[in-house]
Amino acid sequence: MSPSTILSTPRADGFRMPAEWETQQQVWMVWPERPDNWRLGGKPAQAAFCQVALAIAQYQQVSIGVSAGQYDNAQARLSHINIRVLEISNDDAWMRDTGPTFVINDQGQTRGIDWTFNAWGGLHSGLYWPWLRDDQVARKVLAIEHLPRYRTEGFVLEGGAIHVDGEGTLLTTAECLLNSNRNPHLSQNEVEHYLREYLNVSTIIWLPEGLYNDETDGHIDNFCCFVRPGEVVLAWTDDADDPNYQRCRAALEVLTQAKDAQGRSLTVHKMPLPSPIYATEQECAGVDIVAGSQPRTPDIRLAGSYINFLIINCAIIAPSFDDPMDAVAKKILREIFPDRDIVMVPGREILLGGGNIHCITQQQPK
Ligand code: KQY
Repeated sequence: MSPSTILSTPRADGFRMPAEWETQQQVWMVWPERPDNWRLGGKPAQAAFCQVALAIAQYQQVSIGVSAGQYDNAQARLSHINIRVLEISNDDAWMRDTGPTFVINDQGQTRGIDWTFNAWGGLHSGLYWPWLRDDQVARKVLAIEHLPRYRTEGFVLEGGAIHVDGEGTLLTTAECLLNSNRNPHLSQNEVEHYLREYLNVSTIIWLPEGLYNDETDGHIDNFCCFVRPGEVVLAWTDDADDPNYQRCRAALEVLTQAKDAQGRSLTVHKMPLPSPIYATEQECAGVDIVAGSQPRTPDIRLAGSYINFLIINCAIIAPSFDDPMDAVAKKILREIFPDRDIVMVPGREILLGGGNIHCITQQQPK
């Protein structure tokens, strides 16, 4: 069954995107297998995704989409009462970006936004081609859930490019959302119009850039996020030789000047970056080389960040990098989220594919 597609907008219908800390029904994921993105046919990544899914399943339900060819394998490895394995064709495994952005109303109804997806930049600078199956994922998720769908045909956006506080404020980066490889036909005002109409926000805070070398063109979800109304956590380095040094300061400048939709100034928590991370020769050798796909070589600094965590009902699922800074990150998260368990899951294999835990998950509100 296909979901009904609504021609109005969430704002017109009284729906809004909730904050990630609002109560969730389940988390969606996709099983990784793309050999020109994940080394060794995706086997180490599959193990890493299992760790993430099983960590979430300790607290709440997980639904994971998987290709027909990997269905038995995924089901065997994810045998847990709280995990549902569903056949969903895909081009890769970034549910944050290919899944729907869920919106809710005050009557407890849920709908989904199916943004146009162009593989982070389209034919000009996207990360692979074709991406049609990925662009169908949100529609399929909404059909499975029998939820009405909004479709922004021709307006490109990925879920990792936005964070909201659920009270009218949206955080994003100009590097990504104003990039000429996303919506070159739209001005900043026109992009803001889409954000206001579909997410029902009134205040948009634009950070100039995201993290250095983030292959998504600086997704906010790897750099800065809301942790509660009026508070954000920002990736940070004090190393003046790190290319992130200026990026962090430029973001802090904007955040300290900003007022949110409720008129509050923001409290900014700083989250140190892990030491610079590079793929090894051996790791890169395991990735298929395909023209038009993102190259994987050991000289490319990976965009490792502890900010790429997921908030779920009673816990935070955060990446670790086998770095002394892991313990510092965990302590900061514990202080910021005293009422949630802090669960760290190894993030290196996911980072090798270009993102981390937040990028591979999409929460569905209750
Ligand atoms: O950061 C994300 N939301 C997705 C990362 C995609 C990387 C694709 N190789």
